[in-house]
Amino acid sequence: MPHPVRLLHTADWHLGKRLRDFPLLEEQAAVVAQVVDLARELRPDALIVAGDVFDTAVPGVEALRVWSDALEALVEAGVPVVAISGNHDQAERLGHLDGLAARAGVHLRTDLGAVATPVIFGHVAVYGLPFTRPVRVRAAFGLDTETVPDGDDAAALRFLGAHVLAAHRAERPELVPVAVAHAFVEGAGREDEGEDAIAVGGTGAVPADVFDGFAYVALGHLHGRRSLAGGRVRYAGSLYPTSFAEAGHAKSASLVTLDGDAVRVEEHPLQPPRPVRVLTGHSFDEVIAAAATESPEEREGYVLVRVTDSEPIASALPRLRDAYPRSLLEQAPPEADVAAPGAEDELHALDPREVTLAFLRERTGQDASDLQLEVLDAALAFEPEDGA
Ligand SMILES: [Mn+2]
Repeated sequence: MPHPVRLLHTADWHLGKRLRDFPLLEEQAAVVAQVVDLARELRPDALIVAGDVFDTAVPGVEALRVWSDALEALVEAGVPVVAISGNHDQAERLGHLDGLAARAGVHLRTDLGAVATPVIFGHVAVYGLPFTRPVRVRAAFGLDTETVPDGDDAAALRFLGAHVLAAHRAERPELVPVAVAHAFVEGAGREDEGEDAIAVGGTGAVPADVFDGFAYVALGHLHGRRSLAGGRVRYAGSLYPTSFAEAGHAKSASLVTLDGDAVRVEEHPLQPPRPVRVLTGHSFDEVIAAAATESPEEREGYVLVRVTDSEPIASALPRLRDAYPRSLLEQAPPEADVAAPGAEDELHALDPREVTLAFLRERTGQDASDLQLEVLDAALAFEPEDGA
C-alpha cells in the first residue's frame, strides 16, 4: 500500500481585498501566517491554493508581499505549493516566474497549456485547472463553438476534465488523479456578495459531474466551505470573511488525506484577528447605547449597522465610529412615493429649486438665507459650455 498523501486545501485568499471602506491587509497577513503555521505543523505533501490568490488583476505591493513572504516561508519549511489562477487573478501575472518558482517547489498553474501536466506527490497526480473562459479553451485546443459554445462554462470544464483524464489514463494510470479548479459548481448554493455576477440566471454554473473520474476536486470561488458529490468535490472557503455576507462563517483550511483513492477531510480552523458582524433591527440610539456593553474585541471588529430609523440622523457616521471604529452604517430609505408606479414621471415634473428649498427646510428647520438662495440660483442657472 502506498503512503497516504495529505493535501492542505485552501482557496480564495483575495490578498488586497478591502471590506468597503477598510483595507484588510492585517487580516490577510494574520490568516496567511496561520496557514503557514499549519503547514509547518501538519507537514502536508502540498499546500493547495484553489484560485483568487489576489483580489485584483494588478495587486498592490503590500498584497504581493504577503504572497511572496508566505511562499518563502513554505519553501523554507519544505512544503510544496500548487496554486491556480482564479477569476480575480490575472493569470499571466500570477504565473510570472513560474519556471523559477517550480524549481523551489511552488507550482503555479495559470496556463491552459499545462493542464495535463500534473504535480506528483506519492501516488497522487495533482492537475491544476486555472479559471478560464470558453473562448480561451477553444483557442488553446483548436475547438469549434459547437463543442464549447460561448457562455457555456460547463462545456469548457467538461472538455478540460476529459482531456486531463485521457492524458492521465494514457500516461499515469497507476496514480490517483486530483484536480484543483476555480468554478461555480451547481448545487453549491448561492453566493450573495462574495463573488461578482456568477450566479445570475445560473450562468457560469457547472454540474459537479464534469469532475467525474477525479478522486478529489479542490475547489475555489465560493467563499463558504461546502462539500458536493459526497465530499469528493469540495470548497475550502475563503481564509477570512471577505464581505459582510460572510459574517459568522467558520473559516478553515482543509487537510485532505488520500489513502489510495479514499478521501478523508479534517478541518483546521483559522482565526481572523477581528470579528465581522452585521447588526440589524435596532435604532441608531439603541446601537450606540448597547455598544458600551460590548467587549473591546467586539468594538474593534468590522460592523455593518443597519438601523431602523426613518428620520435623518445628525453626524451619524462619526458618532457610530466613536463606538465602532470599523463600522459602516446603512439606513433604509424612507418609504417614499418614488417606488410607486408613475413616480418617475412625477419626479421629473418636480421643480429643482422647490425641492432644494424643501430639503433645506427639512434638514435645518429654517428657510434659506439670502446667501443660500443666491448660490442656489447661480447653480441652477449654470450651463455647461458644450452642453455635455
Ligand atoms: Mn473567484
